[in-house]
Amino acid sequence: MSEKREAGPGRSGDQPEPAGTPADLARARAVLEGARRVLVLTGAGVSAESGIPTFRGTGGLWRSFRAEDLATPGAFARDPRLVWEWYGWRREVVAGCLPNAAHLALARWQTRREGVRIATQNVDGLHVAAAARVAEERPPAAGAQAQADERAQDHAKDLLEIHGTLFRVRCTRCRKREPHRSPIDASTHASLPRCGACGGLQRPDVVWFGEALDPDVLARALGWAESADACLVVGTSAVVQPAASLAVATREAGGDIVEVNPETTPLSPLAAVALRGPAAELIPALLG
Ligand code: BJW
Ligand code: ZN
Repeated sequence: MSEKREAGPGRSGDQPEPAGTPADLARARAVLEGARRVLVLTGAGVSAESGIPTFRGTGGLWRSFRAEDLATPGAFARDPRLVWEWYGWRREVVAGCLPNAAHLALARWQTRREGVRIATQNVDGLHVAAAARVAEERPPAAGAQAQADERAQDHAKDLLEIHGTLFRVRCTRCRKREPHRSPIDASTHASLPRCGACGGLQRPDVVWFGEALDPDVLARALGWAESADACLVVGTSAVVQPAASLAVATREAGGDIVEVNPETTPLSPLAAVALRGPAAELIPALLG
């Protein structure tokens, strides 16, 4: 393990590294292999190759709306039908998508070695789906289902969906949460999902701009970040707070950042190694 607060393999000062070569991959592997605990911070880019559009950049718009226009409590208060229409569309897109090679490689890595935790900003559930699929891959002969379930639960303990999930709703009146997967009828205000307990309007159980993250979830994620020897940052523009600051917390505690992204981000200057390319290609190559 690289000593915390000292240069890790591949770091030259705090300069970003040129990326994409076998030597970069080898340096990134050395950082991760030398780390006892790793926090993996993912964003929309990890799901791009599953067919899910990212928020920003090409294809990041829905009609003429930006995420910043729709993912706010104000937008929902003004026009819940429009916001539900967007979420209904996103749920349909996501329901037709499967975890890609990056999600699966991360889930297999978690089963192979101790100390790997994932904090995802994504609300698509694909890390959970990948963990479930990996748990089924090698069912032991006896008590197969029970043991597969146990492994899936172990994964759940080491995975945080810090911005919530598309497939859960929360009542705007009594705050009751419940899983919700059926299609959304956003044709009229009256057809929007309603709480079975109090009749209040339900909303997607996700974190919108200007809303606080669940304090327990944030505290756990921050604890993971500060105790990690390395933070593997995959497919996030790293402009949304406090998510992006998790990687900074690892760095400030003396750990290394490894970034996987086709583009540079505000975290790139802090990274020991930056691998430039698509996650579904680079993550399996990196983690084996
Ligand atoms: C690939 C790839 C491939 C492409 N392989 N990579 C400090 C300064 C300024 C503002 C703030 C601040 N602190 C907080 C704020 C305000 C705000 C914020 O951060 N604003 C910024 C935009 C400036 N933050 C908040 O409001 C947060 N709340 C908060 O701070 O509360 C404080 C509070 C305390 C007490 C009381 C009340 C309040 C909440 C943020 C919630 C964000 N929510 C969303 C929507 C979630 C639900 C939903 O999905 O509908 O989360 S917005 C959206 O952005 C979503 C994402 O999780 C998040 C991050 O986006 P992400 O994942 O990085 O995606 P993209 O599209 O930006 O980037 C994709 C990347 O992938 C790119 O880099 C590509 O290059 C790359 N890529 N293909 C690998 N194949
Ligand atoms: Zn209710």
